[in-house]
Amino acid sequence: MANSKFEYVKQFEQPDQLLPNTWIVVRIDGRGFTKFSAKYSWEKPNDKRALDLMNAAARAVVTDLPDITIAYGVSDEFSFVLHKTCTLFERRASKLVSTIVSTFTGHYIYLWSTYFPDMLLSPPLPSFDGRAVCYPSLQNLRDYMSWRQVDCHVNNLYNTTFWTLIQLGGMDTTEAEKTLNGTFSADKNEILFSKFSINYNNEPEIFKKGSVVFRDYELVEPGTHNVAVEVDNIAEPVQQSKSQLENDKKKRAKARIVVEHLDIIKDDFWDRRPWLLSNKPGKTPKQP
Ligand SMILES: Nc1nc2c(ncn2[C@@H]2O[C@H](COP(=O)(O)OP(=O)(O)OP(=O)(O)O)[C@@H](O)[C@H]2O)c(=O)[nH]1
Ligand SMILES: [Mg+2]
Repeated sequence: MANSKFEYVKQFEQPDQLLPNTWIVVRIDGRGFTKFSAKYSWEKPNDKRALDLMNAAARAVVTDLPDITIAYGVSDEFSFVLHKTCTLFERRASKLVSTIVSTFTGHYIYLWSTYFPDMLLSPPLPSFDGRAVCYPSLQNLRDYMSWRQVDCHVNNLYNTTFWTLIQLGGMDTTEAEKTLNGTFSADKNEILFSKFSINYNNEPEIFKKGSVVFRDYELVEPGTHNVAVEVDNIAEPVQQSKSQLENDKKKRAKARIVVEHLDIIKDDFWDRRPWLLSNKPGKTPKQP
């Protein structure tokens, strides 16, 4: 093997492994989407086409990368969760983040014309940044997911009221901002209801709850398993036989990947879907 005098540069490559046995969350976020959304005149505060496009790109990422167990998205961001036992790319942060960001961006641009058939995409093209964070316990991961969904709710209630005051109430942005200054959730609900006959509860779930993307299997009864405790107790790499790995791979490939708008803060969502935490495929639902 020829060792050139240039080879020493390889030593500059530093390890960037993420801590083993932790849940990895890769969150991507649209760069400069305030400007991007204005360029294509997206509806305010929520443009259904834009959200559907984000969800379709995220669904494609989950399809392409079976190590992602669940993803959650709102506005111009998406969080992708890799199971704590996942060893994809030897858990190297830069490889994981760049793979997810580029796969997502590729699909986003590819799918653009499906969701915006009458708008030609032109430079500056959409791009996304990404970061990886490790969460050591299941509670940390659950709290992370809850944090994003609470953020979705708080922002959406504010934005819905803000833009209603402008679009239906005839206010300018300064007046709307002043009206909402110091208000609580109940006040915003009351403004929407008493002034505009809008019941916030009846707003679309996709706006209120954001979007969850995951492989769908047969739901189980809560209380029939102990997955949460078992997965937290895993300490060492899980050894699986080749045939078991092949089996899981086939089941995963067969599973339907769904986009739903559900409460992921309460236990119920996780209790009914043990495969999200166990990383073991569930039963394929019977076709209707
Ligand atoms: N009109 C409209 N705008 C949206 C929608 N979803 C996201 N956006 C825009 O995207 C922005 C996302 O917020 P940020 O990520 O904080 O802002 P950003 O401009 O992308 O800035 P950086 O992420 O720091 O690059 C919002 O403030 C909106 O301006 C939508 O459905 N409709
Ligand atoms: Mg952004």
